[in-house]
Amino acid sequence: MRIYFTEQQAQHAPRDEFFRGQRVPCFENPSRAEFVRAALLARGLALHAPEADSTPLLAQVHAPRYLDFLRTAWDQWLARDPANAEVQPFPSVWPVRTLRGDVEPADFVARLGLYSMDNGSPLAAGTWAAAKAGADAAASAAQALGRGERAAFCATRPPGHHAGPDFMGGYCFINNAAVAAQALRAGGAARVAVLDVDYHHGNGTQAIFYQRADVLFVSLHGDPRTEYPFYLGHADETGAGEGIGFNLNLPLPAGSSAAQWFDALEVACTRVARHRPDALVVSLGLDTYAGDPISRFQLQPADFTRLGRRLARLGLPTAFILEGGYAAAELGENAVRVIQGFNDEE
Ligand code: OKP
Ligand code: ZN
Repeated sequence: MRIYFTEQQAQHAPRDEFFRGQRVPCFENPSRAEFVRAALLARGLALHAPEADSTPLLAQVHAPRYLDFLRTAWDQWLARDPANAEVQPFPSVWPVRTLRGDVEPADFVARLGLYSMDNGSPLAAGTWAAAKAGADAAASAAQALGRGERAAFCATRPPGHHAGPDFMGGYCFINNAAVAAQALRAGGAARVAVLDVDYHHGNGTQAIFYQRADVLFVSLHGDPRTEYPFYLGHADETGAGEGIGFNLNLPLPAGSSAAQWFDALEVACTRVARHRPDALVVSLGLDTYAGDPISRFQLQPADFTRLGRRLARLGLPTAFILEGGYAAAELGENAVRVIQGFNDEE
């Protein structure tokens, strides 16, 4: 398994986020990747910097005006006031129903609302550098599979699966799983499956591929009736147009046990296999862990080994993309378990 890590991840280091009416230190922070790096190195696994440039792929999964905004957002924030270097921008108004999203406001905070689904995705000076490096890793992982690698693993952050065609959200800016899937298609895979096992529904990935039959999206996640992202991820979302039948959501009640979760994983794997994909992208959120501070499933560390084994049994070239997982000190161990479970099954 070829493993990717980017030093740029550390440049995305916003200070705090809104949580239950307070500002709290960001759950999604550089220590997450550092814990994963340390655990990988402790097992003697080699880490690689991305060798691909994702630029052409980004334009295939995101809108040009959103990418332009994201690339220049911090400079625009500073242009408004140099003292903003020490201030985090947050959106405060959004173009919801009846309001217009087609006209880009001149005001920076208004544009930030236009390109955000929530106020939970703080920007920092190095957000673009970190997110772009993560997308480069996703493109590199796809390329590695194209060269005949059995699997690749992107130990990157920020995560990506909430980022939609033209918006950020849920700590996500560039949809790395979508970049990997698109790169696999460009590299000759006729059919690709994305399996999202993060606790939260991958609304961005679903939206990007909702009308397509070539990229199947399957997700198991906390029921959006009670869990973030709330407004997508229900079982009746099955695709549109050409994509009808190529989207499968398996919402589970908050608090679900590992046994319930693995039953749903069986359903997911059966659907993935029926797609007969040439490659698999796994949106690997490890926030299904019982100790996760913002999620409510009950997986134990040994369950991540079992997950790795089950995914290997699909017998597909597999690109793992790290998504969530906020029990940072245990994140490295849990990631290593997925990798070792996968490799053991070989
Ligand atoms: C990202 B990923 C609100 C706190 C909740 C949403 C959770 C995002 C999870 N300020 N934020 O899917 O792990
Ligand atoms: Zn999550």
